[in-house]
Formats: sequence, C-alpha cells, structure tokens
Amino acid sequence: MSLSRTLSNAAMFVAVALFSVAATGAANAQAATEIQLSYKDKKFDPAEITAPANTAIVIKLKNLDAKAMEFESKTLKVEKVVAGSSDATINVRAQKPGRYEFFDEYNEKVARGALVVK
Ligand SMILES: [Cu+2]
Repeated sequence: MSLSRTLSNAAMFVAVALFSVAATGAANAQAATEIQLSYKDKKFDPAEITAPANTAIVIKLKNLDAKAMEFESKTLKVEKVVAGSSDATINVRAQKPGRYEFFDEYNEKVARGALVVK
C-alpha cells in the first residue's frame, strides 16, 4: 500500500471516529430530560416537577439559600449536598411512571417536593 493511500485511510478512520462521538453526544443530549429547580427559604420551586417515563433526568438545582442543603430522595436513590448559594446537577436514572418524593434532609419536615413521572 502506498504512503498516500495509508494516510487517506487514516484520515477516513479519524473522520468516522469523530462522527460517531458527535452522534453519541447528540443522542445522549436528546435522551435526558433537563429540569430546572430552585430552593429558597426552605422551599422547592416548583414543589412539583414532571418528567417523561423511561428517560434519564437531569435536575439543575439552584440553592438560593445561604445555608447548605441536602437534596435527597429515597425512592429515586439520590442524595447530594449542595453548598449555600450554589448550583448542583443531579442525575436521576430513567424511571417508571409514579410519584417520587424528595426533600432537603436538613429540613425534612417542611422542605419537600415531588417528581411526577408520566
Ligand atoms: Cu442524606
């Protein structure tokens, strides 16, 4: 095989590899449902969020309170400490239809919300 032939095969391989990375990235971005959620004065806003079933969910949580909180859900099996006045990304696996409660573990009695999967 000539050198130029080898180089053009190599270039083709790189192009195919880059294309599949781009395609995979696009598929993942499309598959996950992103939800904006904020937390202020020990309340989730909105208190109820919804997402489609069988789709990965990404919750973009903004803790607007000065104190840290801990986002937790036993049924969703997630738990994340979020420092005061900061943001966090919470990845939730695809779920079956249902109502999944979450809360701030530091204020479990009052700071509650739910994810409704349809
Ligand atoms: Cu916890």
